[in-house]
Amino acid sequence: MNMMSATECLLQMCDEHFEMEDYQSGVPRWCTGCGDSAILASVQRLCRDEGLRPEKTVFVSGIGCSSRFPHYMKTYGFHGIHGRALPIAEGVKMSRPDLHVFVNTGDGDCCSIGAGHWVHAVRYNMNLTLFLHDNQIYGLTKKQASPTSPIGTKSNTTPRGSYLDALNPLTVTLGIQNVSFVAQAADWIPEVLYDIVKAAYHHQGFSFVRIIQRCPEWLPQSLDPWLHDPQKVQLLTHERGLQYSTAMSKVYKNQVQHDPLDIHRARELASNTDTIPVGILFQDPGIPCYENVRRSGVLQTADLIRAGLNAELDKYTVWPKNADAKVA
Ligand SMILES: Cc1ncc(C[n+]2csc(CCOP(=O)(O)OP(=O)(O)O)c2C)c(N)n1
Ligand code: SF4
Ligand SMILES: [Mg+2]
Repeated sequence: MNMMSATECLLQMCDEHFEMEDYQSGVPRWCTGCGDSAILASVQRLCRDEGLRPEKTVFVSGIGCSSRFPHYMKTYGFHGIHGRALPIAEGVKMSRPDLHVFVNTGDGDCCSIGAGHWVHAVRYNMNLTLFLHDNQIYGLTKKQASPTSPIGTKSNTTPRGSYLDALNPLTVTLGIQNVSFVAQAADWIPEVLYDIVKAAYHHQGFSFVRIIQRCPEWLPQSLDPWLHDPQKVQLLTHERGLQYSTAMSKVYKNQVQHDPLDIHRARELASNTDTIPVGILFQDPGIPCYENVRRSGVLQTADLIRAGLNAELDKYTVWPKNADAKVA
């Protein structure tokens, strides 16, 4: 038995119990009141409740305020390149399907520079959990309009107000082949945020969670209509989706039955921007994951990798006409 398997064995024998502190790292640099803090708290709670082993857990991000997330998780992490969180996470998952892989990305990171990767990640449907921290602005670089900024948003790049209707990350995702999980949360409703984070983690496939996130620094009032009027938040409920406590239902009375298997209704609900839907919009557990289709992990021995590479390189080798003159 080698050292690794002995360590694995010992870890599995210990009935480990984790606390929140086991996942907390450093002091977040986010502004006071930033919605990223609520997202971090929910995710740390998930890790504790699910007993995710820190050495088996990875958070991958791009660049942005939200992408500082891996620094604050006492797990493995990769603070990547702007827009490139998804290909990095896909590489991790492909070579180590045993790891819990999470992605934290901003609206600029995912929907602007990383949009191509977003589309293909949905289609590949790898078993990853993505949190889109959508504050409708480029936060880190101090207030430039993003694709999800509402029309008319005044910013450093759009001083007279942005000209285009905002891109809707939910309807876009729901339109991509192989979509398997789409949910929407709001950072100021932590109970539901936690339930969604948990459902997304348990989904076998690519879980796309858009979290509407406050940025009090650059867009201090932009979410006030939804924060101050619970009627403008429509909670989606279903036996296959989420159910809410009596206390929640007293505050959030605007609830609608929605079966997460119904993609057409999901698209309709997701199109609402005046009253925002919160909950699981769509879930299809039957879509195959790319890492299983490709059977990742099979080509992992050195000999197999060498043989595979040699076979590939041989395709491009120009052999001399006289086979006897072939150089060994
Ligand atoms: C290739 C590249 N282009 C541009 C930048 C500059 N940049 C860094 S973060 C960012 C936008 C961040 O906005 P978002 O993804 O919404 O994250 P937030 O800060 O709002 O959480 C930009 C344009 C960069 N770092 N790399
Ligand atoms: S600038 Fe906005 S997104 Fe960035 S830390 Fe501050 S409040 Fe959060
Ligand atoms: Mg942003």
